[in-house]
Amino acid sequence: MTESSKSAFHLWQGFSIGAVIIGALVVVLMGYAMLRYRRKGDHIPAQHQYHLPLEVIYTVVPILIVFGLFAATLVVENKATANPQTNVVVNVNAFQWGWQFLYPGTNALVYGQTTQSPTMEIPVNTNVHINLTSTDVIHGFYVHAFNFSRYALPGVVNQFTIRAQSTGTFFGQCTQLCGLYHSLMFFQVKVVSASDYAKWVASFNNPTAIAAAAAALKTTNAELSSGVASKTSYTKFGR
Ligand SMILES: [Cu+2]
Repeated sequence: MTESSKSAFHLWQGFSIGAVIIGALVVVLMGYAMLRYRRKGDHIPAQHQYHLPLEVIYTVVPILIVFGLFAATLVVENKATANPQTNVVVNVNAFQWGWQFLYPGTNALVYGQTTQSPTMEIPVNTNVHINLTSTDVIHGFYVHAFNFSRYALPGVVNQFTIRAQSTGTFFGQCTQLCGLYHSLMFFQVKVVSASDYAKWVASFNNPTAIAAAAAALKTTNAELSSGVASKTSYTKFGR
């Protein structure tokens, strides 16, 4: 669960409860009209043309409801798209058919594809700024437990903030049909305590680990520390 997924869920609950109340009201009014004013004989009932107060009510009330729903949606959407200042940043690159998680300003790098799905580690109760992009086709970054999905688009950096509220490992996957092994394009999000996160990032601070990561990517240390994997890294990888 993240903060924005919680408020999106509450918004959905509010909409559903509102819809049930309005639906019930309509059914009750219809039932009342059908029973109370059903045909009782052959005489024609009194004919009326206008009922001004009633017409004003059934025009104004729906308009107020629409404004209410709009305002609630706006508040929740603004929360979901807000990007508060934070020092935990992850550059997420999607590619056919895997994910790369780069932590700019650190040596941390996670990479994995198809049967070796990578794990993105983030600290709990911390704003994590994500720069999401793709190196080839359109992919989708989706974490079920976060109730969150965004396009990963080539040439575009989608930015958003995740604030996980509990520790644990959560399943993520690509949600855009992106080619042959789309169905294997998984990743995990591991939410850990701030101290565990610091330890994890520090575990990348040894030359052997950096060299190994660079070798795995067939890229250079300079490219890695710039935080942006070039397209050639993936091409060189033999895709
Ligand atoms: Cu994909």
